[in-house]
Amino acid sequence: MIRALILGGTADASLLAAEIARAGIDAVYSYGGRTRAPADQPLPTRIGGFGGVSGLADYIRREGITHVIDATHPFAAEMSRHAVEACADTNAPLIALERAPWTRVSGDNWIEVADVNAAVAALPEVPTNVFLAIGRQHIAPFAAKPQHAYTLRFVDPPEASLPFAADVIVSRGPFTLDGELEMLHTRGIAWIVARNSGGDGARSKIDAARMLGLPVIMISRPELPERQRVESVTDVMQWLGHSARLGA
Ligand code: 3Y8
Ligand code: NAP
Repeated sequence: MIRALILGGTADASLLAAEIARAGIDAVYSYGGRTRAPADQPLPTRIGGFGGVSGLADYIRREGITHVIDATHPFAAEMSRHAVEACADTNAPLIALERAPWTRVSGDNWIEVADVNAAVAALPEVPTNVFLAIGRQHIAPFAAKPQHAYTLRFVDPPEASLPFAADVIVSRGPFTLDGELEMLHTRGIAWIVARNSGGDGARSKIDAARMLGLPVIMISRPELPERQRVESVTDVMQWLGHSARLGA
């Protein structure tokens, strides 16, 4: 009897939850508790950390979880690492639903960097308008270049004061091409900093940057441990032994 745990928090995880609910599979959806009002899911939902690897392993045993699907964001590296370790400890089968990274196409002006600090270094010294599309948790290093006019985009309004002067857009996405073009143009954005999240939910800013000829400082994904990885909900459903009736 299947009892699946979905480590969620992404658009793909929501699509998977809908298919799992439609198939009548017993499952729990898990959010990390990063946002104030995460989207409702058609499955029983838990919110918050498990308490490290041991906490997740205890949860898997206590809840009788038979399958774990890591459908978290490619930058949720700690959660993904914990899932690999906890599933090894408990012998629970694990699969990752992970979208492919965006790849540069002709017309893209990307400066690819390894991490946030390298992204700060890649920004010019001369003051300019910069859009930081990397959320809330990792913006502090940009205080090293306070000369720029920063636009940030958060899911929730900022609670604490910001580490540097910035204008904050509060929006949870997914974002549209027209909306991104409008925002970038109206604010006279000259540089964009983004993470290579992949997927459709946030790629409009990348397409808009190409159309406007703007440079994008693209932060590469963190290294993750080896684990079985698929890119589609259908593949996850087949792994669970159910044929997905996507769109049915
Ligand atoms: C809590 C669940 C949907 C899901 C929306 C996707 C699309 C928009 C791309 C930009 C980039 C960013 C950020 C982003 C993307 C989707 C998707 C995706 C990037 C929600 C969600 C949760 C989170 C957590 C949040 C992080 C933040 C990152 C904003 C829900 C909306 C910038 C990542 O305030 C905070 O602490 C926010 C933290 C982790 C990165 C950061 O460090 O700030 N996502 N995002 C999940 C949980 O608690 O488990 O609230 O409903 C999900 C989505 N985020 O319904 O279509 O690709 O799935 N989310 C990045 O790419 O750099 C936005 O602005 O262009
Ligand atoms: P992270 O740094 O990899 O994880 C830090 C800790 O948060 C984990 O060790 C775990 O705590 C807890 N956690 C993370 N995701 C969880 C989940 N789905 N369910 C239960 N606990 C979770 O995670 P993050 O990058 O902050 O991402 C947090 C959430 O936001 C994830 O659901 C992710 O899918 C979503 N998200 C992240 C990004 C991003 O840019 N990082 C973008 C879009 C969506 P314990 O150690 O206590 O178990």
